[in-house]
Amino acid sequence: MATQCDFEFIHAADIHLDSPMRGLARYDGAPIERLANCAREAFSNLIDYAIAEHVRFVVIAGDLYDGDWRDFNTGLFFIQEMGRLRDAGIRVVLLYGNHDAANVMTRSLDLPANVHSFDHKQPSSIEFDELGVVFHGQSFERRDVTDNIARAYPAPWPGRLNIGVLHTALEGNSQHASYAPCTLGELAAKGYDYWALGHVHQACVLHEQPYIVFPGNLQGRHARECGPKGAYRVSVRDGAIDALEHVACDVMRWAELNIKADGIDEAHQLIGRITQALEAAVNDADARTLAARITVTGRPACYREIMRDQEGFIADVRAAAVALAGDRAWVEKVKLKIAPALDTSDPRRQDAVSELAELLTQAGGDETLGAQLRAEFGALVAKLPAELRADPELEMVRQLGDGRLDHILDDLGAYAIAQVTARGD
Ligand SMILES: [Mn+2]
Repeated sequence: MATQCDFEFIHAADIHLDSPMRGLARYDGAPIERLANCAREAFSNLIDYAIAEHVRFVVIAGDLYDGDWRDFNTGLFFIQEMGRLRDAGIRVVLLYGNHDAANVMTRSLDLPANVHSFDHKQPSSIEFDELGVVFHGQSFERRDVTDNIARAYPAPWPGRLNIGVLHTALEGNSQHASYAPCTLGELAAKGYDYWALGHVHQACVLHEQPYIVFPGNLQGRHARECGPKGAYRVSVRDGAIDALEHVACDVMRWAELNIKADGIDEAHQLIGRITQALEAAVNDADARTLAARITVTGRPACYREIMRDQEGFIADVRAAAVALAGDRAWVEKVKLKIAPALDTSDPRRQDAVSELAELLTQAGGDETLGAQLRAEFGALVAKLPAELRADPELEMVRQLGDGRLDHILDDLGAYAIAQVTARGD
């Protein structure tokens, strides 16, 4: 039996160092470059924390890099941070995932002696003898590892704390491609004490005894990666996992604010409501810079006033955010999904409008109609010149080509209702 002692370690994943920023609204003054650097700052925060807390090792469960380096600076940054851990006597266990698979990376640098990486040819084990810990893992050989590699991981070593390190989408996770699929039950039955997973960007403790954990990514990159982002600090007592604590490392915090505009008479009142929501989100952001995606829905009486000058309204929202918090609040995008207030003075017209709204709602869920529309739109889009189809400004064309109709039906519905309600003016 190896000596068992009490210690802490860090489990992180999906750091995506130097990943390019895509799908973000760009305008003068948008801090896109600053956001691009956030992954590095978040990683340095993690290293600071590991050193300050005297953890014994850091596990990185894949996607340290976002893809092949543009130049050596990304790798050099990582080596520097590893040097800081080495000086503090902290070791690192590193596994590569789909984004930094062996066949993706064309450049490499020699890793410092305190960094131990998993082979991509077969599962292997790394032992930290004096801690009584053994790690089992296999890095990705290529981006699209679609077989169950966990199945071939070695049996647990007796008398050790066994940590499985795996980059996986698990099974039946429709939001993620099926990288290295396996089931929760399969992992739980393996006999390990802790599964340090990576790939899914939302932090989640999926299972206890044994622990099966996704730490999520270290820094949100867009509006679908909201809330605190970081890593898990894991405490080991008497050779067993004792406690987990999520440690936020992010420097910019994403929030999605959904604003209901029903019953609002004037645009400046709507700005007031948005400002309140922004203020609450700034307070929730733990002294980090807030990055907010704002979606406005409902049927305000000021619908026309806003839609007549959408750009002006959005500029007012951005100005309100600056007035509120300066550069501590960034309004990334304002999505106006509002519809005109229903005119209740004429019951016949109200009936016609609600019938139309009902019809359009049903059209979204009607599979036969959906298939028909998809086929017809698809054929039309296929006839368009390639450069038009690829134009990032023509979001709707792309959606049609991909057979995504929901947004289009939403927009069409709002437009049709606006037309019907406007007729009586
Ligand atoms: Mn991944």
